[in-house]
Amino acid sequence: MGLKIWLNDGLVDERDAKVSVFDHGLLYGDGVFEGIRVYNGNVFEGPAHLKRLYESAKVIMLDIPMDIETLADAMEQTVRANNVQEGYIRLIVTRGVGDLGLNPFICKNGATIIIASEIRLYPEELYEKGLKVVSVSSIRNHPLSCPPQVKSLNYLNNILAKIEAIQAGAAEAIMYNHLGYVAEASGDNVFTVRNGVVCAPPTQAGSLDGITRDVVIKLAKKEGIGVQEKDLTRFDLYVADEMFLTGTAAEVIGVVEMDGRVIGGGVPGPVTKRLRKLFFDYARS
Ligand code: PXG
Repeated sequence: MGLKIWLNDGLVDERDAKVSVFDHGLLYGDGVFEGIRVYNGNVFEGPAHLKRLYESAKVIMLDIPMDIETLADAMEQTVRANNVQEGYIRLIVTRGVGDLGLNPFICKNGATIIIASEIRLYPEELYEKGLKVVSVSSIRNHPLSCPPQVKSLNYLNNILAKIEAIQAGAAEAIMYNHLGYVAEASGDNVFTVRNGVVCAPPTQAGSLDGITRDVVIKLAKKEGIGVQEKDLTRFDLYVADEMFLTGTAAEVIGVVEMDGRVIGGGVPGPVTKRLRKLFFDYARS
């Protein structure tokens, strides 16, 4: 028995969850998506994810064919129908069926797809030991192209970044913006710790406005840990006392090597570990 997938207006069997080959989501990567965690059967930070989805859609002039409450309810129904306790939701809205040209205004029946399933996580060992990352040549979108805050179905820059990282034997890629400042990793936000202060590139530097990032910043402030959002260079990462990544899948994970340089003490540092624990407890509470 396969999964129950939400498709447009209700749940269908996995084998019936099909979209047209003329859907511009497939033809052009024209659409938006979210990746959301489920902890103890609860959708984690659902409103924040939905807000980001609707904002991404607004920027690319895509009408999501249902209101936010209906979509939230559809997510809940999908989670329950698949009895997901610890898992992951992939929420996708495509532009819909058009012809072979680019014009999105003739597209009809944008597909709303919700998949609630298991999640593949980094092995526990990597949280203990920390990750290796590399700088990559593929940069984040220029703010005058599709804005990097839009979580669109076109992830090719990030996929090219991931390819570079894997080929260099690293788990993640550090991506820069068109000015040379640090933006983020291919699927995670990046942070440093310097003299006890947590530093993150501002989202204007070309990162996604990560939900995990926001939660971690709030938790750090609540704990009395200083947080600074400022542009970071490659230099700042190399000489950081600690470095870590945040994301829906990774939660909070330490980085211990970048471009052959050992970061901090070569193991996840005390602030990273504290924030990981705080996030872990918060997400599961
Ligand atoms: N930057 C990018 C480019 C992302 O795609 C993040 C940052 C972190 O944002 P959140 O809101 O998740 O804290 C993302 C999110 C995966 C996976 O399987 C990746 C993401 C989300 C879920 C799963 O690699 N990326």
